[in-house]
Formats: sequence, C-alpha cells, structure tokens
Amino acid sequence: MQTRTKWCLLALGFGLGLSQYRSHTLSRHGDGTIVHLFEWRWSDIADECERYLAPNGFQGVQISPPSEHIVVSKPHRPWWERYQPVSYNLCSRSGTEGELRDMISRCNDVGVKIYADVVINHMCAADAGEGGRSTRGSYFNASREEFPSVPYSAADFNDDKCTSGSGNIENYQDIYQVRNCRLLGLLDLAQEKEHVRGKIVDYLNALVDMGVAGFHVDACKHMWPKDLKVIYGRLHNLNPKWFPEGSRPLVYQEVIDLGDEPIKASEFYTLGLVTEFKYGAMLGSVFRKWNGYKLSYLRTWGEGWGLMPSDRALVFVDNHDNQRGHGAGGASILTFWEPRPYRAAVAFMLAHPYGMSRVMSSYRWDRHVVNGQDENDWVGPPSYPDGSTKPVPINPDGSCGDRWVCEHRWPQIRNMVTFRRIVSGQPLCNWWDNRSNQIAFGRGDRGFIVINNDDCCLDVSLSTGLAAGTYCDVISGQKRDGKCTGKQITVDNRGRAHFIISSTDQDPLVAIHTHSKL
Ligand code: AAO
Repeated sequence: MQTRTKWCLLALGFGLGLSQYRSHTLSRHGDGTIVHLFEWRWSDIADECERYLAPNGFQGVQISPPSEHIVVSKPHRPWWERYQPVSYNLCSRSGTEGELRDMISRCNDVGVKIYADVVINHMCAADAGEGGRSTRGSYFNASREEFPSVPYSAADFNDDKCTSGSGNIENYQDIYQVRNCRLLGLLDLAQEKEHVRGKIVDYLNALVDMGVAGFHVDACKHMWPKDLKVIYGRLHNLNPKWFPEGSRPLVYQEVIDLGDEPIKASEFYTLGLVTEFKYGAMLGSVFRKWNGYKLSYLRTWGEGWGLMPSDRALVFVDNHDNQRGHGAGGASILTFWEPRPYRAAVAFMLAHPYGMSRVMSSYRWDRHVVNGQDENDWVGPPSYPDGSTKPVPINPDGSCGDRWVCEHRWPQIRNMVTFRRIVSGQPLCNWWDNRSNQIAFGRGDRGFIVINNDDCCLDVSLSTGLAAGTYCDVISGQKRDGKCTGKQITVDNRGRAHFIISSTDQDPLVAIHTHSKL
C-alpha cells in the first residue's frame, strides 16, 4: 500500500475514469475552472474575458439563460424571471442577440469558453397569464399554453400525462410526477414530441453555431434521459473557427440528487456531466465541523464519500439557488456571506483533483430572514429603476463595485484557479493530517496546500513533493515582479518545508506551486 500511495493511486483512478463514460455527446474541455457570472450583462462578460479571465487562466464562463423570458413586476424584476422562457429569441435581461454574439466571439478570441445555462424543461408558469411583458415583446398566452414565437401550443405540453391533483409536482418520490407534472407551476414541455425536440435542438444549435462551448442544462431531473439523449445527439459540432474540427459540446446537467429520491444522478452519466450537489452540502458540513466531521476525514474525499465518479461531476461550493435558500443543500452551504471559511472551502475544491470545478460570482442583496426563510431571496441583480441591469464597475484595487461581489476576483480564489491549472492532471500526493482539522496535500511535484481549521495553531514540517527553493504563498499574497507579497515557504533538498498557520491569520491556509517559486 505504501508504494501504491507513493505512486499516487488517484492518478490511476483518474485515468481509468476518463474513458469509462466517454460518449459522443461529450468531450473533455480541460481540467480548468468555470466561473458562473450570475446575471452579468453580455457586454460586461466580454470585457471580463479580455481584461481578467483570460489573463488569469479561467477555462470558461457559465452565463445566465440567454433566451427571451417574462418580465416580472411583482416582486420587481426577480432574478428568477429568466427561468421562465417565452421564446427562444436570444434577447434577455443580459442583452440583445448582437451583444450575445459579440461576447461569445470576444471571449473565444482570448480562449475563454462560454457555457450557456439553458431552460428547456418548461416555459413560463401558467400564472403568467396572457399578454404579459417579455424581454423582446413577444406575445404569449400562458393560460392557453400558446407561445407563437417558438411556436408551441397546448399539444406540446405534458398536462395529459400528469397524475397529480394540482398539475404540479407534489411528490418527489413519484418519478412520473417529477417528469410529467409542472415544476413550481412551470408549463412542462413534452420532450418526446418531435416538434418540441426540433425546437429545442434548433435553439441549442443556434448557440453552438455562434460559438458556445457547451451547456448547463437546467432541471434535468424533470426530463426523461432518453429524450435528452436524442436532443444532445443532434447537437452540431463546435464552431471550427475556435475549436478543433469534430469537437463536441460539453453538457453538464442540473440534477439535485442528495440520495433520498428515486431519480438518481447516475441515470445521466452516459449523457454528460452532472451537478454534484452532495459536494457543497458535505464540504460545508465539514468546514463547519457539524455532525462530528473533521477535515482529516477528507483524506478519502470523492467517490469514497458516496460522490459520483470524478469524471462525471461538476462541483461547486455554492450555486445561485442554494446561496439564497432555493434548490437544495440546506443550511450547511457556505457562501460569500462567510468569507473566511468560504475561501478555505473553495481553495480546497480547487486544489483537490475530484470533479470539474465551478466558482460562483454573485451580487449582494439585503437579506431579511424570518423563521429561517429569506424574504428577499428573489432580489435581482443591481439594476436601474426601469429594471435594466447595471454594469459591473471595477474598483482601482480590482474588486467590484455596486453590489457585485465578484468572488472570482478575490485574490485567494483567483490564485487558486491558477493553482488548479498548474497542477492539472497531477495526482494527489503527500497527504498529511493531524487526525483533527489540520490537513495538507500535494499535487505531484507542482503544488502543495495546507489548511488549518482547528482553533489553535498549526506548526509542522511536511513533505511537499516540490523541488527545493523558496516559494511564495498565494493565499496571503503572491509573487509580483519576482518578489513575494505574502508568507514565504522554504522547501529543502528533501522536499520538506515548515508551515505555521495561526487560527487568527486572515485565511486559515497556505498554498504554493511551481509558478510561485521565487
Ligand atoms: C418562481 C417562484 C415560485 C413560483 C414559480 C412559478 O419562486 O414560487 O411557483 O416562479 O410562478 C428558479 C427559482 C424559482 C422560480 C423559478 C421560475 O429557484 O423560485 O420559481 O426559477 O422563475 C427543484 C428542481 C431544480 C430547480 C430547483 C429550484 O429539481 O431543477 O427546484 N433548480 C433549477 C434552477 C432554478 C430555477 C429552476 C430550476 C426552474 O437552478 O434557479 O428556479 O427553471 C428537493 C428536490 C429538488 C428540488 C428542490 C426544491 O430538494 O430534490 O429536485 O429542486 O426540492 O424544490 C432535502 C432533500 C432535497 C430537497 C430539499 C428541498 O435537502 O434532500 O432533495 O430538501 O426540499
């Protein structure tokens, strides 16, 4: 076992895993990091690709749904109006089709991929009524299930198959309800119908032809995998202007599987990647030390914890739903509201080889929690009085202004995105823990991270796997003009280094990698 650990078992598991589910609808897009620029305008994303994401090595951006959606005035312009499409016109709160096209093109030109969040399970809710406002002014009649701009009509929806009394999903233990009834009252499309498939495929292919690299597919639990298989199978190859001939879109599917329902994430493994919601829920519990969890237990993090196979998993500490009490995950989810443990958890995710990682980039809102419910969980992005989204201003220190949080610009998170890129493909090595809440591990001979979540000081010498030299800690600072603005770590000829992390340090961790060598 000693030698096997030395040769880093995970390398083997990783390599095997990659080929296990390879399908024609999925190509590996690298082990980089995707940032979800939640509710950003297209023109701001284009600027961000050029000025920040490309120079800092982000793999791609998940964008908010680009299709035309209802405009909700009560409450005033909630973020969730975008999850209620009325057509597949590419005109949304984030901008026009022209702006979308320009953004995709500019991001691709600098090597940053765009992954579109697409809502294909449903249209708007029945209660949106008739003749309501929409982002491009397309007429719709939700009461009669008429969406002439697609066009869809009553025959394209699932109502006849739904067996619940209300027509909505009432029981998540009944797979037929979950897939044939309305999620939250949203009109449920019948993806087995050729007309519906065709319209969805046309919508997705319009985006592929524009240059998107793939999709986050919303609400996959609520669609039949056999229908999704047909839809994904008809997707065009990626635009050869930016991608190698024959490249396939990357598809990652939103399926909330916390283990207690009959629909399993595993039903979607052959189709693409799947969101691993257990990841953030369990990692949050570990960093909060709930249920007796200790950081040292993370030695077996990954499949050993009942998580899905690494090469299927899209992982994240929080998402746009569970950071505000929607979706699932519950109270353990860490978010930007608790910056110190949040940064540590995100750093752990980015240092660990499990899964494909996504970083959240949020905006602040005035939380108003009554009986455990946030009454302002609906609040939309920073906006002008007319409801249009405000630009993201960048402060002189690189942080974002207004209410934009920009976690991806927090130096610790940005530097860990670089760490992940540098250690890509390297096995997890040199694990150490104190049997409590202090851990450390390396990634081959490229990087090493130490985390102290105990209430007292960490003071220890460890094998890092790195070459001898002086390294700059990329958490307390970084290498700039050959000098280190943070802690310096000296690795000796045997690869050992001494680490000190006090429980009062701004961040409870230290990370070094080959590019931070002085
Ligand atoms: C809005 C209003 C609604 C109104 C509706 C229609 O808020 O009051 O009825 O309009 O007028 C977003 C917002 C919604 C919003 C919707 C449309 O979150 O509030 O509704 O836009 O504007 C399920 C789905 C999952 C979904 C999640 C929200 O499975 O796909 O609900 N997420 C995506 C998006 C999300 C979006 C939509 C889908 C719709 O990310 O932003 O909605 O396009 C269980 C199930 C989960 C289920 C959750 C929540 O979770 O397992 O599948 O998610 O419940 O209903 C334990 C369990 C765990 C369980 C959890 C919570 O932890 O282990 O499994 O408890 O009960």
